[in-house]
Amino acid sequence: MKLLLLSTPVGALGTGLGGGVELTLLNVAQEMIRRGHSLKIVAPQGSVLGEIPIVEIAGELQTTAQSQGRSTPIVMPENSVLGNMCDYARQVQADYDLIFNIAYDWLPFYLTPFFECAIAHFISMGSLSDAMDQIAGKVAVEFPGTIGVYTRTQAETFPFAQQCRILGGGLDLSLYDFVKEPSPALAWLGRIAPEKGLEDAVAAANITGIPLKILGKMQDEAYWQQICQEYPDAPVEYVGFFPTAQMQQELGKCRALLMTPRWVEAFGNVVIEALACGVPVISYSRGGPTEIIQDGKTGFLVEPDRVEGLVEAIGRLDQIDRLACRQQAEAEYSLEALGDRFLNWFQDIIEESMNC
Ligand code: HBI
Repeated sequence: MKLLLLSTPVGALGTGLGGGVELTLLNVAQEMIRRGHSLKIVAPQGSVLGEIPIVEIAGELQTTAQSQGRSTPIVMPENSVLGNMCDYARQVQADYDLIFNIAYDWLPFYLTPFFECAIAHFISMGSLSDAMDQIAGKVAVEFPGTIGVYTRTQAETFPFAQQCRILGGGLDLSLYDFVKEPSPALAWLGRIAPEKGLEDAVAAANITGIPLKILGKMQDEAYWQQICQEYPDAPVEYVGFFPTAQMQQELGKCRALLMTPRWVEAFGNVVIEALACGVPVISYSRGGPTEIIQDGKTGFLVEPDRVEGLVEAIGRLDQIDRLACRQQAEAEYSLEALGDRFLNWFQDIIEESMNC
């Protein structure tokens, strides 16, 4: 199969601005190549993703969808990198069997009927805007089976939930080392931005006095400064944004990962990264983590937005067997399992497009 992957237009791959979807893109791409398929990624200038071949496209980045309001009009900047990416795909589409779009943006959906080549759209977040819901809903009707999502809870945020193919996530587990004996520290991992609710994890560290290691892309500096002012004495440390090898080394040493999403986290790649290291996850019971964490066995699901719930769950961590966490990652989130799910989806779309 010859695949053309359209990346997220909000930042170059490797900068961390693309969040969890970068990891999904890398894992799917690596797995397709391992199985003998050929593929190329179209992404903003400066993108790097392992050894995967990338066509770098110049132009103005798109604004992140989660920073917009539900009724914010679609904005296309002058010399839009997204527009340029779509135009490149149009020009080369005859060389490919399928285009795999992971941009959470209006344009690739709107252009779907303008393309000869079939397009598989992977939606990487929950519903964020009326315009996106409308255009993706149109594709869901006109091109049945071409919308993929991470989880059922994420699909439920869209009017076209029943038309979504649930694909889940997956990791190259060989990159993650199981750690049997942790340090007392807790971890928080993700883009540092309001929708991730970091302040609650800091509040829990403040109450328990247990050190909290914060890892991830410093996306919203003002937000971070505000948390530091609110909790000046909390035992927290912003460790930085690292490639997987270093990140998992820091994460694996921790006693547990705290997940404090304010929004419907579509999946939570960080959850399966923690499990892969044997790190139990304490998460607000909202979004993707509710479909991953086995409550009481590989972590705890607590009532959303209640810091006391986090604190109470931290007190119960001794109940968790860290090996069970690693074993869940191996059973459900291996690269092979992920590759099977995506490949079956791609093949179904290609067959469907042949019939019409
Ligand atoms: N916003 N407009 C837009 N387009 C994207 O592809 C996008 C985004 N915000 C966040 C994002 N992608 C990824 O960080 C998440 O899908 C993981």
